[in-house]
Amino acid sequence: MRILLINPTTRNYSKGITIAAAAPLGLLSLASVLREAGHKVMIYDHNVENDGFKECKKFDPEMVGITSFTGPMILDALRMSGYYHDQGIPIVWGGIHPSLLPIQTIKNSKIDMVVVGEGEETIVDLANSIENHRNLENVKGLIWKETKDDGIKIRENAPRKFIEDLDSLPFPAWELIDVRKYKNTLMGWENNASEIFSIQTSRGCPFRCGFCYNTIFNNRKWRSKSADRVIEEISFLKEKFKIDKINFRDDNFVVNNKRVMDICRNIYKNKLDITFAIDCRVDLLTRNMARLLKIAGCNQIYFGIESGSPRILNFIKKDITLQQAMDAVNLCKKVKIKSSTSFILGLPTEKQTDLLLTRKFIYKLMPDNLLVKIFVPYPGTFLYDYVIKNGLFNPPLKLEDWGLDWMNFEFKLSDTNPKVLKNIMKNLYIKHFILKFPKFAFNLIKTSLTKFYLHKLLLNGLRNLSASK
Ligand code: B12
Ligand code: SF4
Repeated sequence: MRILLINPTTRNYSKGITIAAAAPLGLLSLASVLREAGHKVMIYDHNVENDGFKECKKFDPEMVGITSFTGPMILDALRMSGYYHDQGIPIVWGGIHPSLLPIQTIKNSKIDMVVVGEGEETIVDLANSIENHRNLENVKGLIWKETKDDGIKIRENAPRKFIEDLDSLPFPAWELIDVRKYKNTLMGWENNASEIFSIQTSRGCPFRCGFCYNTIFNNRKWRSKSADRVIEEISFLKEKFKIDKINFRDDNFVVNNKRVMDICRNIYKNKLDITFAIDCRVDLLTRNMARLLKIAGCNQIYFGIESGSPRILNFIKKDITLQQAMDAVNLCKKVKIKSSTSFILGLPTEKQTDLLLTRKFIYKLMPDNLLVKIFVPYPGTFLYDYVIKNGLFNPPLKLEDWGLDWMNFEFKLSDTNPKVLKNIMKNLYIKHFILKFPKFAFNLIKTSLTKFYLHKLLLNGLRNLSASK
């Protein structure tokens, strides 16, 4: 069966900055298991392609799979869904948003099926069932529309269990995308590298942060690829695609301390010579881990700290202390790994005093990179339920209305008006930039001088070579 997998874009739908493209890891994983099962797969990523479906038309799909987060991506997803649905091609949606609100998603007239949660086993089962004209009621993890004489019925099949052994999955089908198009990303900019590629080595997270999709989507269950498998993937990427800068995009990379240490040791032992960035909770970074990460090539750690107010941290169930945050950032400074810290403004129940504490804490912390976001209640989270229960937010009732532009989110969910929050955010960035400017300018001059010197060295070498001939 020919299956087209689509990654929609936020371009043209978001008034904020265009998000840089990262490889569609979910679709790559689905593609590899589908191919293993004998199906033909094409991936169309609207973030990096804009050829008006020319290639897709040639491919002539018999089924179309579409992924989507919550937000403006949904609008592009719906446009493409409609295009293929109107040609009578079965449309299946999967990914984070459809999994969190599956019934609302399937109610859209341009969608035939929704896969809830991890998709590898379900999509193979589904493709085989459609190809062999089997009834879909036995496909676990599927929600679908059944046409009967008395109309269309929505059917909810039994749920599918998590894949326990992630090593059992084949390598993602990287060969189906043009890897070069994903090397120059926004994350690369943060990491001071221009060619950073994303991979995933584990899924889920045992923690319970009130703004995070994990508690429902992954049911707080963490599964991982083994250290050996991670090394195999990196070696392959390096050899085949010359990738030497990696961003580990796990929900939580550091749940198992031993696995992290083994990955680091093996990167070093196998002389993989890569640099990489990870996400880490401030309470999970130990001294030994930080040292080993540095030796293995880690040059940036992202920490979600979210607030400088202990009361808010407690309310959002972040389960960290400000001291732990301070220690983690200081540890990074000590071992010379860049720290990138993320904060959320406008969290429910946040008062002026809490905001002040957050601002003060950011200046005290002085991370290398600062990320500030304004709170958005994503479905399936504790804070989403809270804002609805407390009459602060009326959730969209239709899929298309979830195409909200989070960069311009305008609901007042805390004591502070969203416009004021945006100004605070802007000022935080400006002040951080000013405080960091001397270091930034020094690094820029250092890099330029090094480049200039290397350039001269190369020219001299070439001159000497031609003179000696
Ligand atoms: C990499 C990443 C990004 C990349 C983009 C990724 C991309 N390719 O488009 C960047 C950095 C650009 C990004 C940006 C944002 N992101 Co982001 N991102 C991630 C991250 C870390 C990894 C995504 C990933 O590749 N996962 C790995 C794959 C294997 O998992 P998966 O995609 O879920 O796929 C599986 C299933 O969902 C299912 N499936 C998926 N698609 C389909 C399709 C079909 C047909 C089927 C059958 C099944 C299926 O099967 C797959 C395999 O099991 C996730 C967290 C995470 N670990 O997942 C956050 C995450 C997705 N991001 C999130 C958010 C909020 C954002 C931003 C809005 C942040 C911001 N405020 O700016 C922006 C906007 C996104 C946009 N597209 O414009 C939230 C989404 C919450 C939500 N309700 O949608 C997440 C979950 C983080 C979090 N903890 O809250 N992000
Ligand atoms: S630690 Fe990170 S991944 Fe885990 S629940 Fe909290 S925000 Fe989500």
